[in-house]
Amino acid sequence: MATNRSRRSSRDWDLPDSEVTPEEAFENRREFLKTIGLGAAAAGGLAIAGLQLLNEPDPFDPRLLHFDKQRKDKYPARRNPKFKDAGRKLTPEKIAGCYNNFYEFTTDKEKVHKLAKKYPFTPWKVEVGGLVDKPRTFDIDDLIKLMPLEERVYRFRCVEAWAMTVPWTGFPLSALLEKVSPKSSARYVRFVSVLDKKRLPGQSTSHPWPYFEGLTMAEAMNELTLLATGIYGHPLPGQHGAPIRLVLPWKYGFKSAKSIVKIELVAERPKTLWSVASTEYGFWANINPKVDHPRWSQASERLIGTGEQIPSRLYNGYGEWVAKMYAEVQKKEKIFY
Ligand SMILES: Nc1nc2c(c(=O)[nH]1)N[C@H]1C(S)=C(S)[C@@H](COP(=O)(O)O)O[C@H]1N2
Ligand SMILES: [Mo]
Repeated sequence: MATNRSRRSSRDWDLPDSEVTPEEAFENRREFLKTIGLGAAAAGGLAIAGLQLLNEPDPFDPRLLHFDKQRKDKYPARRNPKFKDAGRKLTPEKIAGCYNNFYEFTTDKEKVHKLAKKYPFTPWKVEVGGLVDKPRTFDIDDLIKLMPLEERVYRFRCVEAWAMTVPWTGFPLSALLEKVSPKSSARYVRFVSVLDKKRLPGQSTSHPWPYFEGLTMAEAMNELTLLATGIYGHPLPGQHGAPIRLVLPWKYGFKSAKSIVKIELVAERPKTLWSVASTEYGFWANINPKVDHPRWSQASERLIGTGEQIPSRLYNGYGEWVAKMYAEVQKKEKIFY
């Protein structure tokens, strides 16, 4: 309770509102479109009219063309007031969208967006099964119609010590799991990303493709755990994991699997791609500035865009939501890598 901040609020995430930023344009557009009763589709008209707003997504961008009208009409979604501000400036969309980890395409972060643009993320189905009473395969468009979309601004940190702040659109994973009625024997959730060796150039490497990840049932049901279908007020472009990906803001980025095709409830702790492919990454991957990576410090992180170096925070500052899940397990095993 030493700092002003902690006196002001007991919650780490409840930081002062961001100052006016270049992202004002994004915010203003959202508000404006809401006021005049139009969704993201109107943005094109405005751009044509010469109102070139900063960071305006290009409605003719081939990455977005495959989304049908129904899906576009869902964006921008209502921002959840609990997550309206992550306490720091939003990362400009073009910065976040041109610096990506998506090894199915390439390990070159600055080239992912170019390759992903050519990949057809449609049609797309997501199979939800395993230890559930009502297994179901959803077409992505039906899933988006069924689920309550909302927008949340989250801090996001890669294990490589870079970080960003972005507005995701999506729904809590818990809302989807409730639809399939998990059995009491389900203790973990396994996620599998797309497999397409023919067309995903990165899948010719020796990694055990497809990408796979896992969470405990408690983590999967946590309020913070989001299945994102959009970012910056429009559907996810390929490089961010179209058409659906996980977002787990208290864990290192590699846990947030992209382009998911299968969600499976299981009894035993699932293996994860990175724990199989490397000794440096484990199942938990909870963010902790005091637990260094074998090859670098995790004490601070670089904000992409500004290059600013800031101190890292336990659970990325989301301890209020998540710390209690680890009280017991922490006594028995290491939960920070
Ligand atoms: N399928 C898949 N998901 C993935 C990855 C990947 O290579 N393949 N990279 C992960 C890593 S290391 C990070 S930091 C984030 C990056 O998400 P972003 O590009 O949307 O910022 O995606 C994660 N999800
Ligand atoms: Mo990452």
